[in-house]
Amino acid sequence: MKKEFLDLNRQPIANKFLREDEFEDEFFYNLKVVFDDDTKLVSLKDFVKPELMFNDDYVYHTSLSVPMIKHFKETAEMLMKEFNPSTVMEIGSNDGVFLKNWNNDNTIGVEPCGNFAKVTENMGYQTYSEFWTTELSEKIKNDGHVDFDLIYAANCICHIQDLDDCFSAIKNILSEKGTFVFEDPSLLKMMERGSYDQIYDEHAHIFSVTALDNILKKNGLKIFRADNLSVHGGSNRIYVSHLPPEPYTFFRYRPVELSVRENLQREDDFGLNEFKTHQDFTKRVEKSKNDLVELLTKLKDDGKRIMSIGATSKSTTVFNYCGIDGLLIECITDTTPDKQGMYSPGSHIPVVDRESVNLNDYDYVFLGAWNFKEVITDKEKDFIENGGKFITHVPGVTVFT
Ligand code: JHZ
Repeated sequence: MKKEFLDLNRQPIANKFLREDEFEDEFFYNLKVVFDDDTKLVSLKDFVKPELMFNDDYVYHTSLSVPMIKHFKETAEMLMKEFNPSTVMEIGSNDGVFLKNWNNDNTIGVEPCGNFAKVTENMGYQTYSEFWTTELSEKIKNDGHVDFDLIYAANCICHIQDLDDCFSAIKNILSEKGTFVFEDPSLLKMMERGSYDQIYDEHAHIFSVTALDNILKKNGLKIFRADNLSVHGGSNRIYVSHLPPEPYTFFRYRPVELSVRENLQREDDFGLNEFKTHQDFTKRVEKSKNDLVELLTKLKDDGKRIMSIGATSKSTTVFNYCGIDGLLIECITDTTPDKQGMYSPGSHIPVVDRESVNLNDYDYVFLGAWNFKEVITDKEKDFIENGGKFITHVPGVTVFT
């Protein structure tokens, strides 16, 4: 029942920044996207082996995106206030930005990237450096952990290819009254904004509330609240509890709040349950590509200099889908030290430290991290005052100051 609607061409590992001597052996795969008529889930047609993406060399540090530190602190405070959990587990704990807001005696992390697991172990949080599976949930129980009152995951569940196993593992280790909260990019927002660059190897699925509702129910869980967030270009925060085992036990469980019905309705109204809507999205993606290539080529022909800010996973999709390389975009700046001095995946554009570049040497800056548009344009006021212009492709290809 899976129907293909989008082909984003040959793509590299989105976060595998390379040295020049690694170009020849770079791994590529075909990035195609499918819609499942049964569950309404949007997923990659062919998944990439998780170990190729999430390993000891993983470069995305949550703590290096300053606005996200505030986001996770506020999230932890809110969850603490509302649920007051005795035991907490984070899946995909990265470098500990969320964990550090919790007491380390009753909080654990799960993080397959060994470099990050070491960081959170050093912060005093027991961290399982493994992929999240039912087998791991059993191991955690066998190690003597009681079921968790709060399980949290940000930008992680959509990375997990086998969702049935993922959710049955949650069910296995969530306390009877416990809450599972997770946030990931929203399919509706992606469709509304034309931000096809949310699609890359790590994002095995782009979630709608509808698809999650269907799949969670199959696994004995239910959504009781769905919040819409502005982070990462529009995300949904999903609150989950056990599905009452028998109808007459429902009063012991959280009631489903209005926000769930509202989200399901909004998605249905937009047409997310129809394959045709996904096919229409493809036309918009193709237009975005043509507009961007046309604009950059024209600017280059006119002798303009263009660079980019934010060596994101998202820009890996854009550059490789659109065939943009170092001839069109001369360099990318990024705040992540592990990306600096390397080349961008597939497109091989040099990635450098922001401090090493005089932005006023360039006429245009492409926003690779368009989700941080306000923060970046605010920081780069001087560039705008000197006549510089920004380019973004979300929601449509535009030049702005
Ligand atoms: P950012 C990653 O995606 C990968 P990416 C992952 N799969 C995911 O789901 C999301 O994160 C959450 C830099 N930067 O957050 C820092 C500047 O240079 O959009 C980051 O490298 N200057 C886990 O890579 C990048 O941009 C700045 O002023 O698409 C932003 O990456 C700011 C604010 C950021 O995620």
